[in-house]
Amino acid sequence: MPETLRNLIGGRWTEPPPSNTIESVNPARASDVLARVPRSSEAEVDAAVDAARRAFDAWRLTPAPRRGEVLIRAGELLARRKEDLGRLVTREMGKVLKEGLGDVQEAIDMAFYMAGEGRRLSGETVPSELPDKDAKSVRVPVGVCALITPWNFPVAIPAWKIFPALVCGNTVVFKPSSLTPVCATRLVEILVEAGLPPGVLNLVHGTGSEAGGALVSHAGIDAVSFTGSCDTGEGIEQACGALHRSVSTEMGGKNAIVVMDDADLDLAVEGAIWGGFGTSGQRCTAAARIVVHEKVCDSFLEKFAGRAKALRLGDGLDPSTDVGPVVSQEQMNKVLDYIEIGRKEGARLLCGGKRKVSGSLAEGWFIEPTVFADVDPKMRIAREEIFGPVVAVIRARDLAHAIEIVNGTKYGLSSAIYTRDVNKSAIAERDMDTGLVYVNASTIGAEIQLPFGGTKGSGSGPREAGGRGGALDFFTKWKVIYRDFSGRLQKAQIDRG
Ligand code: UN1
Repeated sequence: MPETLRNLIGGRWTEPPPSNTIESVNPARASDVLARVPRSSEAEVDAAVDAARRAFDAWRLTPAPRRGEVLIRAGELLARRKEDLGRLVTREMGKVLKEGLGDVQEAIDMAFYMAGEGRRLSGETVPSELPDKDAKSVRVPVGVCALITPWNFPVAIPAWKIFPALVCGNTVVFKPSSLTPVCATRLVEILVEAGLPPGVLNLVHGTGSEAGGALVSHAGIDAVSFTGSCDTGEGIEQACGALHRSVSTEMGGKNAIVVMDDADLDLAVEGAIWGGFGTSGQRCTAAARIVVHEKVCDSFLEKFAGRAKALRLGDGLDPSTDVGPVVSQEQMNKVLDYIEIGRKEGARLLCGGKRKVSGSLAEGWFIEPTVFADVDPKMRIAREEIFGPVVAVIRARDLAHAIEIVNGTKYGLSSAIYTRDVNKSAIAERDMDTGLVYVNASTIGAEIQLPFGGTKGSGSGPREAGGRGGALDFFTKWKVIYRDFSGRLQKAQIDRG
């Protein structure tokens, strides 16, 4: 019997009207329904924003180290429940169990890292140009934050947003993907158990177009952080721009691995397999393009297609599975359409290309790992984000040509180069126009203590995660305080005469 999920508003778990629900379904087995989920409307969004607004003052005035302690307890609970949560991630969105566990680990890392920010959150103290006056900048919370998250990292990405938002003193309305509401609910339950006061974190389930749309344009929201598709993200950027509301978007990529003629080819093949087919290609950081030096392209293709063909498709909970399903039937159809587009554009299909329905796979959304060779950078399969297990291999004449191809899409999230030549590596590091650059590693594997995000169409606003220029810059605003204790009128620049 699937459970019925509830919204969390002002510390109370509220039942949706039974007629207005959607289902969360296991993508490996469509008959396995995990939950019925509220399909919230404007009324629930209103109530949640209102609750967050009322909780804001008390939370903002709670010392930041105390706010951090809630995250420490949440991190401990996540660690204790890692195995169960990892399995839930796999069951609800399909990635293989090892990756499901990695998803949870990323949230644990973020909890402990951001908890530490409770004792830092530093600004600057600088000398004043006047006597008996001091000057400092402090970080203050932004207010009520709307956090809208995707299904591909159903625990990690909510944690990337919720944890820094909370430690900075904001209150939150969280709208997770309607495809992964159970994972979102378990995460919120953990934060409640960790001691978060009522109203500080509110959970509203529902669709992007209804609950998400109402939230983004709600008058009581101060900032919106969104991860998801370009179309939705661009709409959110426009809505927030019109409302003078700060916004951070993380919207995907068409990431490329460059393989030079001096590369360790076996290592590059491994990186391409992991980057291209890990999470069934459903990462914003997935290696959707492999740009290979023409001298080694044929041998690369032979090894790469050989490895791709040998990958075992299946339920991610089965330890022998290499690649799980894609998340939904809709996603599967979109990916299959792109494969058809690639064929029509004249790319050479080396392996895969079909849905797999044999035996126990018939009930799920499985697509064979697919490799296209002879891809022209102008083809749609080389430019548009597919978000599935489809990799386009493109030939390059030399490093300059390879970098031109890497930079030739509207995206700029992640890129990688395999080479043993330090000079080539340095040039690629400098010239590949992406937010993340990997050397002798795949396009995925970002760590939480550094900013995460991309250039161009991959997103806008301050980056996610840690480090300078990361999430704290989004979830706080600067306040500068000048204190004059001279007891007389001082006028800064004018006093210089
Ligand atoms: C995403 O691709 O949506 O680097 C996030 C990685 C992960 C995060 C990816 N740590 O692939």
